[in-house]
Amino acid sequence: MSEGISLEELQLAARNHGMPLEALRFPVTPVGLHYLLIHYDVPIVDAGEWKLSVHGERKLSLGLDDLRARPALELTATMECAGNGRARLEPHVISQPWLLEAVGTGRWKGAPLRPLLEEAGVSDGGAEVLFTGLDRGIEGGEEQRFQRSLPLEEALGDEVLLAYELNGASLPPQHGFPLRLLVPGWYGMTNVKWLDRIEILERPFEGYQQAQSYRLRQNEDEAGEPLQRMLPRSLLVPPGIPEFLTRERTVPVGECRLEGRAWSGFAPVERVEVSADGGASWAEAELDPPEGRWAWRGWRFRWDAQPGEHILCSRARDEAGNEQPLEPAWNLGGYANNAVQTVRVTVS
Ligand SMILES: Nc1nc2c(c(=O)[nH]1)N[C@H]1C(S)=C(S)[C@@H](COP(=O)(O)O)O[C@H]1N2
Ligand SMILES: [Mo]
Repeated sequence: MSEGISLEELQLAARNHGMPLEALRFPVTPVGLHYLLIHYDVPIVDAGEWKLSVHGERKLSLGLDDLRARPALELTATMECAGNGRARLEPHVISQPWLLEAVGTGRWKGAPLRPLLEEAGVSDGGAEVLFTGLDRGIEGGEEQRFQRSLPLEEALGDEVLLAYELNGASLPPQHGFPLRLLVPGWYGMTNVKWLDRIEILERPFEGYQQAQSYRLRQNEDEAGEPLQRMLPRSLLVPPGIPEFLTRERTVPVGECRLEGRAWSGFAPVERVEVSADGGASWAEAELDPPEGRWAWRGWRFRWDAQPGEHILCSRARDEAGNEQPLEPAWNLGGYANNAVQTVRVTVS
């Protein structure tokens, strides 16, 4: 475990909880078990007064009922915070100290974004679409609202949603009530919550969450590459029972059915492998049928658990050839650490 996690980081971690890994057993994460990341405070919104404004060649203004009256799309999507895995990086990166649990899968329902952008009018000069949330705070010394942009061609994708439902009910306050953006396959920060304003821009957005945060870089002087799609990752449900403090596992001798889920924002998961010796040797897991392009894919593996100490791992590869590394690659923000998970198990 990483040393030197401060009280300030604990304060963040206590607000922004992860998904307990045993909840990987649910194909769709129950709402209260989905991870949470809230940079500032949860805005409390009066749905009757709330309106979304869309600024293109024209200005549109829509209430929640207007959005619900439009053709809807519902899809199952796995969402992961770009900082998942950060706490395992060395040197230590100070921010929300995620281990591996910053992930969840939801059934998101909403109005597709593209027809709304077309109604607002996309000019020939349109380059990006900016999404602004109602939440305000100070970050990097700058007062701001949470704002992120998307390249126009991505924003016009058929499966980009303005979501007002999660798992068959209204969005809960912590997940963006009354409306959030959902861009399947992209890291969490893309999915702006508590949406208030959408604007077509002719130039790239240079705000804090775009130009300072969420870039892969080694130092402050580098512009770096923006984070976009989720790298492949597989997680396994820790088997057996945990020790209260260390969470190390104890498993009985004999056949142990390992299971987990894997995802990638780049391409469908093609293969998951399991190791019981810390990654020295690997065997292929059996994949469940896919549950849609954007949902994680279940896998299972029969492990013959022999007495002693073992280190269980799993790793995913996607159809684009991306595979999880054994060791993390460090970067300034501690993003996209998709190094394989290790679970210490005592078989007795
Ligand atoms: N308005 C707003 N949108 C936001 C955030 C935020 O703090 N404010 N956090 C982002 C980040 S970093 C992540 S990982 C996801 C988390 O979504 P969830 O809390 O619904 O799991 O929301 C994103 N959208
Ligand atoms: Mo995030």
